[in-house]
Amino acid sequence: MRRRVSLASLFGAALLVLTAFAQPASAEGTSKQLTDVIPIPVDAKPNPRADFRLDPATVIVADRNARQVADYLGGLLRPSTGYRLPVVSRGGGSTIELDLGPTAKVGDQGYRLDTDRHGVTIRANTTDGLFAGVQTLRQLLPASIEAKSVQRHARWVVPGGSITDYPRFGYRGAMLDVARHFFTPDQVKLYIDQIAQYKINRLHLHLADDQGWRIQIKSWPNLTAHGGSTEVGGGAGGYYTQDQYKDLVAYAASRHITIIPEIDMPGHTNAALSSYAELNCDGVAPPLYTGTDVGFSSFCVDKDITYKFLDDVIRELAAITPGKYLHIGGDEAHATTPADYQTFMGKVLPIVAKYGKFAEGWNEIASVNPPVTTVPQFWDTDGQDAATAAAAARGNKILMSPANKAYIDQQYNPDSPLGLHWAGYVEVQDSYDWDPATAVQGVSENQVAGVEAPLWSETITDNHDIEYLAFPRLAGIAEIGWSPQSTHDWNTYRERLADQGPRWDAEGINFYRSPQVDWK
Ligand code: IFG
Repeated sequence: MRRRVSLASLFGAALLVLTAFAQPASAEGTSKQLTDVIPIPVDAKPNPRADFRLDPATVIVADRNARQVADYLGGLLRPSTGYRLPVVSRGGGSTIELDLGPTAKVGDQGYRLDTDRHGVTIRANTTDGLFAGVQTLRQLLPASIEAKSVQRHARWVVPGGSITDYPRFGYRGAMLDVARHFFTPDQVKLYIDQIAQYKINRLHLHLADDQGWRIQIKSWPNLTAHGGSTEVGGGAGGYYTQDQYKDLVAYAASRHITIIPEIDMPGHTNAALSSYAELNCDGVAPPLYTGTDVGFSSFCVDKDITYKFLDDVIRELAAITPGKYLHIGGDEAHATTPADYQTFMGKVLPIVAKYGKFAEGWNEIASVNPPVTTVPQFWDTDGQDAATAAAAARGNKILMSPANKAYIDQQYNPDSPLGLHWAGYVEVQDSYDWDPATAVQGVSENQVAGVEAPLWSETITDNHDIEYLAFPRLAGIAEIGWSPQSTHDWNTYRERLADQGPRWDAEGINFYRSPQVDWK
């Protein structure tokens, strides 16, 4: 007798064959891989049978010490899931657990993330590590997790498996120039939230330049009253009161980012010189400047009042800056003789130390043989500088910001509506394809402090502009600072980058859709 082969069994067999060739069949049907993250994790072991699906009963488990990160995580997930996601000190069932405690191999910025059907556990030695793990968890969820309204039909599935992750370099920074154009505290906070997604842990604020002085100094009030009253193009400018600055520092800290303030000197000082005539060698205050030239201003190296002034400025700034670095600029001092530059830095560097801080400076500062704790920030385009290499040989750590790779104020191409191009056009691949350990002759891996992406503001005025220049390039520089060099590969990176597009759309980030990426 012919056995009737039922339609159902035929269908079942077909389905079996089909799923066998699809993405690894995972229990909950997510196609996302554990490595679909920027920066790509050090080590990921997928387990497709251990996917975790958030549900309305999911709780976030965290003890008192992990509470801040747990509250931040809840704030991220509640709007788009519509789930309560309460933070509890202990729980069972469906959980996202944040465990602060001894965690091998990951150091003070890394984490472990383990996902099975019952939930996700993020373990770290520090809250910085937990916060980094939360950024990874965020990216393992569908892009619509970033939406600000409930996404009813989404399946909040996290791919199963284990991640062990930690950074290659400790310093992964962004810089925002708030001197050429002023950005309000809320505008800066939005950028802080955006860079935190990529495990950036330093924000360098360029607070003073020729066009504006942006931080209140109580002993020299005219610096902001007069020096903060305009900007490039002649707009109203602005400045941060010390309370507003302290609030920015606290906000950045809640995203596990340390603020590094910069007062550029002896050059780039027209706003200060215009505010106090006595700071000028000829005793005459120049007019405020709203153009974009550089290299025409200098503090008066020979006057004692210059160092009294800088003692007051550095004292007040150090007192409201918990981070251990103050950036004192030092770039493009074309109106200061080399001998005067040496004299000036020889007097100012000890002031920074007196107030308990280490100095950062653009790489020109390397020429004065600064203390070994000083961090020269390399910004040239030719991959070499004898003084920088000599400082590295003496033990200074170098912060890498080669302008033809890391300057995200540069145009992507000749058609870019925003940005400059003195360092050349910097497309997305240009800003990804470099290695901090070989970027400067004579500076090797263990002499590199990390990387930083400066965003100068001559041509930008709001967050829309910031986003256009910063994304996608900031994400690539964050990966260069975090992920092992062995993972560095443009062809696979550009696919992971394409996955970020829908996230940025959900966040309302005005990113540049580079033709080098097949955006999803
Ligand atoms: N160089 C100047 C910046 C800014 C920049 C714009 C440094 C260290 C060009 N100095 O970069 O003030 O004008 O790309």
